Amino acid sequence: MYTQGLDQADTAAPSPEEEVQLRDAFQARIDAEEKIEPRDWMPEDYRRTLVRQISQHAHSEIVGMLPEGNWLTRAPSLKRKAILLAKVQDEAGHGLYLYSAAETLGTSRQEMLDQLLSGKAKYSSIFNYPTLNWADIGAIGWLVDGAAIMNQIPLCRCSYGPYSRAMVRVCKEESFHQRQGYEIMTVMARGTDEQRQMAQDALNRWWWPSLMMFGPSDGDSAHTAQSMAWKIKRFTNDELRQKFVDVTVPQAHFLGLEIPDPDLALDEETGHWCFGEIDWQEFKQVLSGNGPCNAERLGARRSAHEEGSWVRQALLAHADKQRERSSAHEAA
Ligand code: BYC
Repeated sequence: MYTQGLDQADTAAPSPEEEVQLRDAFQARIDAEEKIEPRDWMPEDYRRTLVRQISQHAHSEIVGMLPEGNWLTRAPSLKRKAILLAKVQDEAGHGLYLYSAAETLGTSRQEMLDQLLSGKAKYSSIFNYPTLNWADIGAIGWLVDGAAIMNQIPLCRCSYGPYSRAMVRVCKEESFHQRQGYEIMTVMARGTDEQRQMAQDALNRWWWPSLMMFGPSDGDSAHTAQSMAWKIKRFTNDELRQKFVDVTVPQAHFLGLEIPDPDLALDEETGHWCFGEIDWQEFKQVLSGNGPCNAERLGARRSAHEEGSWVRQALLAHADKQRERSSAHEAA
C-alpha cells in the first residue's frame, strides 16, 4: 500500500544554506501541527529516527506474538483459546501495518527483517521474559498492552502521517486486548486461593519489566528531546511511565492484588503514585541480548523465516507468471 516510499527519485542534496532553509520550513510545519507525508522533504535524521522507531515497533509486535503463542495450545477453554488466537493475529496485523509505514520512508521490509534476524535491531525488552502460567496471559494483556496503549495513544498524533494513521487502528485493538487481559486477571483474582496466587505471581514477575517498556529515564534517554521537538513523541518516557503507574495501581487494588514495590506510596498533594527505583542493570542486560528469553525469541523468528522461505518463493513465482501472462495478453 505504501511502497511508493521505495521509489523515491534521487534528487540532488541541498547546499548547506538550502538545508537550513528547508529545515526551518520543515520545523515550522511541525510546529503548525501539519502532518509530514512520504513524498515531503524531511531532514535525513528525522527519516532515520522514524525508521528506527517504527521498525523496532513492528519487530516488537511480531516477536510479541511468541510469549502469548506459547499458551495457544494450553488455553483453559475453547473460548479462551479463540480469544487468544484473535489477539495474537491482531499483533501480526499491527506488525504488518507498521512495516508498511516504515517502508514509506524508503527502507525495504527485507532490510528491516534482516536487521531483526541478525540481532542488530532492537525490539521491546518486555518480550524477553517467559510466560510460565495462564495468569501470565492475563498479566500481559492488562500490563503489557496497558503500557503499550499509554505509549501509543499519543503516537496517533505523531507528526508523520502514515505512522500516526496506523496507530489509530492499532490503539483500538490494543484497548480490547487490555480489557481481555484484565478480565482474565479478574476471574483469577476472584477464583480459588491457588488462582489468586497465580495472578499475584504473574503481577510480581511482569510489573517491573512493564515499567521498563517506557524506556530509560529522561536523563538517560538519547532520543527523547529531538523526538519531542519533531512531535514524533508527545510525552517523555518518565511522563508516560508515571501515567501508567497512576492508572494501574488502583486497578491492582480493585483486584485485591499487591504491587511488588515496597516504596509505592500515594503523594496526597500531587495525586501521583511514587514508586521505587527500576533495576536499570536488568534493563541493560535484556537490551544487550542477555535477558531470560532473548536467544529463544530470535531463534524462533529465524526458524519461522527459514521455514517460510518456500512460501515467499512460491508467491514470487506466481507473481512472475501473472506478469508474463498479462504481457502476453496485451501483446496478442
Ligand atoms: N526495549 O532514547 P530512548 C506491543 C532503546 S509492542 C527495547 O528513550 P526512544 C505489544 C531505544 O530504542 C510495544 N529497547 O529511545 C505487542 C534506544 O535504542 P537505539 C512496542 C528500548 O526511541 C505484542 C535506546 O533504548 N512499542 O505493544 O526515544 C503483544 C534509548 O532509548 C526500550 C513501541 O515500540 C525497550 N523497552 O524511546 C502485546 C512504541 N526502551 O534505537 C503488546 C514505539 C528504549 O538508539 N516506540 N529502548 O539503539 C517508542 O515509543 C520509543 O521508541 C520508546 C523508546 C519509548 C520505546
